[in-house]
Amino acid sequence: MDDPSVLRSVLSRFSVDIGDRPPIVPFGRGHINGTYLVKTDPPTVLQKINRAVFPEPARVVENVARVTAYLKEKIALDGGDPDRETLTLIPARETGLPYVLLDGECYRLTRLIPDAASRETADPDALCRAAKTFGLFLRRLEGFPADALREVIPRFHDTRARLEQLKTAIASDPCGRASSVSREIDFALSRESDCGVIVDGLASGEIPLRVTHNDTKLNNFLFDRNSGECIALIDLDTVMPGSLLYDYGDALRFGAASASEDETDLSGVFFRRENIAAFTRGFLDSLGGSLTERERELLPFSIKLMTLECGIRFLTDHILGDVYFKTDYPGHNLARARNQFALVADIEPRLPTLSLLTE
Ligand code: ADP
Ligand code: GN1
Ligand code: MG
Repeated sequence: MDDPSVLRSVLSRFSVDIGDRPPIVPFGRGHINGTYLVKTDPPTVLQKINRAVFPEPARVVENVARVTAYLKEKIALDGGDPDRETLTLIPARETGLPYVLLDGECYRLTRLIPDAASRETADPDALCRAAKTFGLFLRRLEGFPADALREVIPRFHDTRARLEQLKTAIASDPCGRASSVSREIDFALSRESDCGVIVDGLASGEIPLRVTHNDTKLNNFLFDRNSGECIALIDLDTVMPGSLLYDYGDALRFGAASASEDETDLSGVFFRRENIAAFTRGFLDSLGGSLTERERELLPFSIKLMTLECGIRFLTDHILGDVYFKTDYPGHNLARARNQFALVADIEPRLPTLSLLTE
């Protein structure tokens, strides 16, 4: 946890009534930012943006401000609740900016979306609901001027570039870990020909470039605690032009896995067909009409590719000494990589039968 006195000092710079020393507690299970629930009245969420991941953190928050302002207009036009269906950034008291800079760090404050929670696991019904929320999110962003967004992490979902980053990590091997993970390295390298499929489709125009979320894992969706409805897709740091195939694949990489992302008993790690079917149903109901033939055809493959990409990223981070994703114990990233590769191995022979779900 960050120094609470620093967090308090940051908090006092936002335009919020902080009352009498509200408790500040770590919140959520994200792998990137420092996230704290602040028990102001009403409650807020304070985040320290991860500078190792986002070299220009203020640009990240500016993107989020643009996206949420646009979404709020669309939500209001649809008769929805703009304060509930997307994030609300609280400006800094003196500057009016959506962030506070202190000692080289960048912080933002959002309103806690009340009576809502993210989930680490989901049944088919919840996944179908999440898919509809995702579809709505993409449709609402259809007219958003993509050139207004900074590319905060260049080539974020470029699986070929991710494989190149793995090769570079192996070559530099700063912690001497590469030789102990040769099986995992071989697993990734032997799938090199898969890595370019979506990026090549984007480059040729066969796959449309859209404004996408780029981090649609289940715990970035919020569900209403009472009704179970899925109400919002949050964690908007990576909203950038991309392919919806990566979003579809990422949602299922996590939401259709039989076990958590870091489960080490790989005998119980596989994709649940009923979860894939439910998310796909919600997704096609919501967006099916706007998919191209090629996008539809690549839906099952994108689950595999996104899972492979994530495994490659975890493996790369393990080799580099755990410098990107937050870890809870030594070897955590390697456990995650093995888990993702087990999922890839599970889905590969099943791709033809999964295609039936997308027809
Ligand atoms: P990270 O980039 O580290 O994943 P997130 O922005 O996803 O950070 O926040 C981490 C978690 O905190 C989310 O998964 C969600 O559970 C919770 N969270 C973040 N912001 C809010 C909010 N405004 N309202 C409710 N929950 C939130
Ligand atoms: C990170 O921020 P979070 O925890 O929602 C990562 C995603 C990975 C995911 C793997 C900005 O997501 O790309 O798929 O971990 N976010 C960033 O769990 O790198
Ligand atoms: Mg998150």
